[in-house]
Amino acid sequence: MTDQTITLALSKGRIFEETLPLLKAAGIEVTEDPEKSRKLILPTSDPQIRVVIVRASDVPTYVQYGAADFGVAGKDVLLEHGGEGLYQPIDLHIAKCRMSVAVHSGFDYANAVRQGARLRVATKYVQVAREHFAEKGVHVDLIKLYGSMELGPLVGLSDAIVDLVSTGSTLRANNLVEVEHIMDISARLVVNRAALKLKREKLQSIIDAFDRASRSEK
Ligand code: PRT
Ligand code: MG
Repeated sequence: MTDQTITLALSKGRIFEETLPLLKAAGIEVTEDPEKSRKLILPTSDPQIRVVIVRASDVPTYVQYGAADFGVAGKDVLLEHGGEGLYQPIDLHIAKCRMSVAVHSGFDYANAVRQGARLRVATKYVQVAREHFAEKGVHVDLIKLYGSMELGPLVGLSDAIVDLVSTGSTLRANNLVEVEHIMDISARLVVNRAALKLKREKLQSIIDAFDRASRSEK
């Protein structure tokens, strides 16, 4: 590894799958499949570029500390992280979904809000949820969860959830309904600020290729 080695942080699953065509457009091919390999560092067709596989919510942290030069992370993840130390140059228009408030189909959300009730909201996205309800002037008790938010209203943990929705089938399967659309979400390319200066030439050419390819995703 020379000091001009470039490290890209990706998470397995949809982010990895949907970033592959962008890498391809930049002339980079990942030569091992993270679903089959146990390796956490994957080589690419370019000996100067490697991919590290991390948890989706850890991508900004690796990039912030310069352990990865750049990475791909959902806007949801970046909002919770705060974006410190990150240069966030482009919306890649991949891994799209929306962040929404959902409740059990039998729960009268509009009425609860109108009456100024104190809502119990379970979510992984505490920052976004806090800001959203504060803006609306709705009092909430936030319950931090790390997964399966959909279960919250079904077992009486919470009145509502703030979660990501794409097809809506997870909500439907659990008898939940979307009552508010908070924001649209897509994945962003984030770059370490120092790396952008030190490895500008190589990084910029990859960023430009991602940018061009992602515009056609729109
Ligand atoms: O799974 P893990 O806990 O490791 O981490 P993660 O869930 O953060 O990672 P991953 O790979 O599932 O998601 C990575 C990124 O993809 C997220 O940060 C989002 O920006 C984006 N994304 C796009 C989604 C979805 N669509 C999505 N549908 N992330 C999660 N979901 C989940 C959602 O939370 C819900 O449980 O899918 C379910 C709803 O899907 P539908 O199609 O039934 O509506
Ligand atoms: Mg997931």
